[in-house]
Amino acid sequence: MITAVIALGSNLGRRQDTLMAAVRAIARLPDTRLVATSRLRETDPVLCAAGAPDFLNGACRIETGLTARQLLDALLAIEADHGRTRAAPNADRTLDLDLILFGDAVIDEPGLRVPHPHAHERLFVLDAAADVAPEALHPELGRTLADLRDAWTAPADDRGAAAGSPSG
Ligand code: PH2
Ligand code: MG
Ligand code: MG
Repeated sequence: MITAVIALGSNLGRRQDTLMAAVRAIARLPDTRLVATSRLRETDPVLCAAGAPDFLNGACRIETGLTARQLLDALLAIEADHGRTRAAPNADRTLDLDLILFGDAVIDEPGLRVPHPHAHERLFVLDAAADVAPEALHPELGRTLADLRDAWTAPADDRGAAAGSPSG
């Protein structure tokens, strides 16, 4: 079994209901056990269009026998079940489920990058991920999630419009 950390976000619709339903759906995945769930935090939109609604963000930690690709596909299916569309990078969304860590795997394949390439830059990810897996090591940075959260400082350009930033 692999320990995986998943970040959850929503800034459209019934955000809390959607995030809680997503956690229940993750807990029901085959060969998977939900181990921990973070609290949910209201966060300012980062690198979104001006006027984007605030997000609700959280994270969960699972143990799973799925492969990273199987887990990613399952997360995308849960997003779709909750009305997720992909109009533009960083567009408002009912549900975003990002695979942050998959054990100590480092994967760079089409559509699947683990650790999530922006995880360490985003406080809304680190706060929630450190709630559920403070001692988990970021395999590329060699630092724990709690350490990354404690050392976090804002990138200079986080408040601008999406500006071509990749979708997360
Ligand atoms: N997700 C993004 C872009 N910006 N900002 C906040 N506060 N929360 C998010 O989940 C978020 C974001 C792309 O996935
Ligand atoms: Mg994202
Ligand atoms: Mg995403």
